[in-house]
Amino acid sequence: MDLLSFNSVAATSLLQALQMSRVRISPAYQCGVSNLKARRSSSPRFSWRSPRSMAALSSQDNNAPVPAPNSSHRIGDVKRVTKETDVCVNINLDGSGVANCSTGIPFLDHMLDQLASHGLFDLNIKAVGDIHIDDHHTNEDVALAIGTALLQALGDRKGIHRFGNFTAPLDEAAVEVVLDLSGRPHLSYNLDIPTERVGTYDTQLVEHFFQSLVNTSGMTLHIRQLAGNNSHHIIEATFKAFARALRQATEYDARRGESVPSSKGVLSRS
Ligand SMILES: [Mn+2]
Repeated sequence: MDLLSFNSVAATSLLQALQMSRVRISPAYQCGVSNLKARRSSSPRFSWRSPRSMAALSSQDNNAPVPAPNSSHRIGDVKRVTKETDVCVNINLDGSGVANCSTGIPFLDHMLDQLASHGLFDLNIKAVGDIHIDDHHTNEDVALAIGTALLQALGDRKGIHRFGNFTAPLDEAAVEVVLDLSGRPHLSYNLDIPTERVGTYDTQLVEHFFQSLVNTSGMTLHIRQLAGNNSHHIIEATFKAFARALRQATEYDARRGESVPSSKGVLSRS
């Protein structure tokens, strides 16, 4: 078995494990359906849809990313349906920062806009969830779907930088994010958010968001607060730093060509 097919098998195994653990595959259907309660007796559903182009692939400025070796579209397109939520995520890693995010959780939408804007990803997210209970399931399932979409968009991870590191200030707050698209899920997190809520958003959900994203994407992620005492600033600095670090890690390394950035020759959880 050559490396390419091994990568495909490893990625497929990982995806099957993820799908079996939470959901099963079935055809996609219209997202954002309002009668969520009517589906509570049905089984959860999950699918990937065919990648489709979303927006101009890259800007022309001096910081424009190195073009993909095969100019293939690095797009993740995920629909995830359970009795609790109905989530659609479409991400283009080679986008221009276009965000269209509607989760029913206003502060989370604001943070997802940061992810797109500072990561230069095109990000379309629609979620309908049981927010009449609280934001927990919707926050979690949006993050799980983003992680799965990242996994899909990254494919065999050939030619990427793999590592990212960025420290973002926001006034008195400063947060450092270090990440590795290693295929191995790990989160270290030490944010000290002083209030229980920002707007209506429960600040406990920040850690749960990143843990969920890490679990499905297979990412090693360290989030370290260096300074800050305003909850909104601390969380927003975190998402900005995460976006910039993820942008670094996903962009192509012109010197690497099409090789996998690992001495093992593969990047997977196995
Ligand atoms: Mn803000």
